[in-house]
Amino acid sequence: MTQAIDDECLILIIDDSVAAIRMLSGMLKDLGQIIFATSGEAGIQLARERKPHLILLDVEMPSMDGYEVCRLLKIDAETSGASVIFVTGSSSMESEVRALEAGAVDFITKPLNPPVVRARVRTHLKLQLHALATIQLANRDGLTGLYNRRYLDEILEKEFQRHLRQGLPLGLALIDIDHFKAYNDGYGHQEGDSCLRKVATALNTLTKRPGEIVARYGGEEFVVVLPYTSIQDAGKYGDWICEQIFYLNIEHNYSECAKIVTISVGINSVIPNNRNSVQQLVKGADEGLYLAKSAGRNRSVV
Ligand code: GH3
Ligand code: MG
Ligand code: MG
Ligand code: MG
Ligand code: MG
Repeated sequence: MTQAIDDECLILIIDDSVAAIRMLSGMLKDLGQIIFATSGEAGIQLARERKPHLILLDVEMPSMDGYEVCRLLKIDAETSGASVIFVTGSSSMESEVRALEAGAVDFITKPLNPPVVRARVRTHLKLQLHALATIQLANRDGLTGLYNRRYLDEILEKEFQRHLRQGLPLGLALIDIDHFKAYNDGYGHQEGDSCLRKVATALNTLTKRPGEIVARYGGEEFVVVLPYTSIQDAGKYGDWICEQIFYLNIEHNYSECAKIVTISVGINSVIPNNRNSVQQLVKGADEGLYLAKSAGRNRSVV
């Protein structure tokens, strides 16, 4: 049992001693990819950029000690998910308690015993992968792999608050596949599922500006969250995404508006304040979608 637990495992070592980093890397190199930093500040920066699964953290370092590094890692949403294991020369009960209180999952004392270090690291990597898989299940839609409604509701509320603080516009696109009931009736439910996956994948790969989020809203409906997007720019996105789905050229002989799969899109954007809400943002997009359907489908309406 010496293989990597998962090829994707990323382990960050933060230690001011290059010799210590070299020794730990040697022990752990087959358990995942190893990256390192020789100061707390550089380690935090690297953790933010690379999102390691596990961080091995030295206690005694100049300028910022391990406890402080751990505390800062744990209060930052970008880095708080990583498991932190302290590696230290001090075996006092006080320092162990301090480390665990700072948010560490484990505490390893020097001199290091390689099989013990490896076993502990393996255990925490496994737990970490398990936790990630659970989060994935809770936030994703099983059929399409997109974010689900539960996660969307959560993220929309957060985005709304963030845009409220900044006084900037938050855009939203509500997307509905045209004549999808006829698609199911004509091709069967399995083909219907496959079509949903194709459209979902296309929406997700086409929508890739930073912060944009695509979710399955329910049935054959999707929501795209468009951060910092004015009503004009959200409108442009709506027209563009409509065209892009049309160009996929997915056969739909039972559609009344074209012989291919098309979507209708409702667009809205608001500058959040204390009088409007996420519900109003969605409602506005829903009104646009209704108009797009009434006007003949395969179009986007602001
Ligand atoms: P419109 O152009 O007005 O949107 O018409 P529509 O037929 O797309 O709308 P309607 O709301 O009448 O039908 C939606 C259909 O989507 C009905 C439902 O069976 C289908 N659907 C919803 N979820 C799924 C799914 O997970 N898989 C499959 N295959 N079909 C689904
Ligand atoms: Mg040190
Ligand atoms: Mg619908
Ligand atoms: Mg409908
Ligand atoms: Mg529909």
